[in-house]
Amino acid sequence: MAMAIFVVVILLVAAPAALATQHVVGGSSGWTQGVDYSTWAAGQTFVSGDTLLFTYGNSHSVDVVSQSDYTNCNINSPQNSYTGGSTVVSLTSNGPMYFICGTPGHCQGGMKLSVTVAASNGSTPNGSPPPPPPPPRAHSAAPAGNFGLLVKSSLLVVALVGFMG
Ligand SMILES: [Cu+2]
Repeated sequence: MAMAIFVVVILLVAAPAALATQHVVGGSSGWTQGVDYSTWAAGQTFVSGDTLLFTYGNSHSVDVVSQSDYTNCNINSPQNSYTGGSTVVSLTSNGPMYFICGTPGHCQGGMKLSVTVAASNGSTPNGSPPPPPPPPRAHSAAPAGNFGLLVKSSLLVVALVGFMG
């Protein structure tokens, strides 16, 4: 009689992946007049690596501006200006970014958006607890001993093959 015992341990550590989010500016309203973008932005968490999608009619544009131009609705010195009805802007830098519509009067009418971009690591949106700090590294420590290393998937198979008779 042969008896084999197979113990299969599948260890799956689901890392909380920092997935980039595409934020549709203004939600279903898009980038247009009559939307309160302060309220919209307040409901979003912007992380470095995320993108903004502006969808708008041909009477509008997306101008990337300085803080003072945002505040003053100055449309004459944008850092970037996009047209065409569909614009994706990558949020690559930490800190605030400012957008206005370049059509005269539209910024004053509310087509202005400021977002504050958080770093993609170290930030904990939605109340998740911060990751534990890595333990002090001994000079001979193996990398696998580092809590900071996230093991996405590992398969451990232990086979115990026993007895005859
Ligand atoms: Cu406009």
